[in-house]
Amino acid sequence: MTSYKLNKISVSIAATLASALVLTASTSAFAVQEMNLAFTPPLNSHYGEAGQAFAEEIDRLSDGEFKINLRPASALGGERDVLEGLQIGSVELTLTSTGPIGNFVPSVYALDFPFLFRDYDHAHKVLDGEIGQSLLEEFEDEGLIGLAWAENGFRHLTNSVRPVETPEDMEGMKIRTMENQVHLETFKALGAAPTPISWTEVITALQQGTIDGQENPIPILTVNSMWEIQDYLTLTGHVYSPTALVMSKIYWDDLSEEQQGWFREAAQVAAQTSRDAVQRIEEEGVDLLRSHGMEVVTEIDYEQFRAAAEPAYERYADQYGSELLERIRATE
Ligand code: EAX
Repeated sequence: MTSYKLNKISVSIAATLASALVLTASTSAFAVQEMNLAFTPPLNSHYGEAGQAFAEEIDRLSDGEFKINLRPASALGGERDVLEGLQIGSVELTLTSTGPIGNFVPSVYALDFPFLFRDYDHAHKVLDGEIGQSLLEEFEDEGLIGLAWAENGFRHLTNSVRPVETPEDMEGMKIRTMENQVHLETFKALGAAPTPISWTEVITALQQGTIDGQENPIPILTVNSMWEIQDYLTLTGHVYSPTALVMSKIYWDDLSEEQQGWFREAAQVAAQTSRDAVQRIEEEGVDLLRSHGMEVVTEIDYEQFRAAAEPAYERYADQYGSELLERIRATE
């Protein structure tokens, strides 16, 4: 083969390689970075609204450089599994209740105490103030980045044994709690037989009767059609349940300062979106549950429940001190 032909072939190979390099370079300049955001409620929930708001805000702030893929309905596992996934980098982001967080960041248990938060306004002041923000900062030592405090809501009790009006009515009742030591101690103190399991197992356990009841905010009850598997609702409001928007430190550390600012800004939008959604859903939520046949106990003797739950405080204070709890109570 003449040298010309060889040259001609080598020229066309070089041209092909060059165009491939240009194409790669051009696509890499616009390579979209995709990240998963996992949560346990379904998409049509207050978590889904918060996740959607986060995804849209990230797309806007990054001009399409980052794409957030929502993974609702426990698609990537229960809340505790997903937090462990963030620590090893198998999942990038999550919206999670504080249920399992105390197992990773013990100080966060202070937020899980019964009858501690007076109302939503008190909870928001604590979470958005120095106490809540410094708690978020503690996540980093565990390989987690606490971006913002979103909202699950005040938790209420459901069961299928009897209407619960006093702690005595709960005597021996098998109540599912989150995998949370403070909640476990609380329901033990109230006289129930608490079972800590992941949300992924709750509906089946209720259907099979291996547990009698569970406790969750109104938006979780309505979006899961809880009336289909629970007969009684008591508006105990026994615990305020924050939701944290958390990122894996592995991915966070790869972001520039500007990009980190985008994630923090978008997380604040998601947090407010969840709070607005909870208020909207709660307006009609109890009537919706009642309209589907749930018997609703609206009035309980809060002092009686608060006194019965007191041993949970004593156990925590021995272990973690009561200073943080006193600061939360004192927040106006
Ligand atoms: O985070 O596990 C629970 O009861 C949580 O409230 C629910 O998964 C939403």
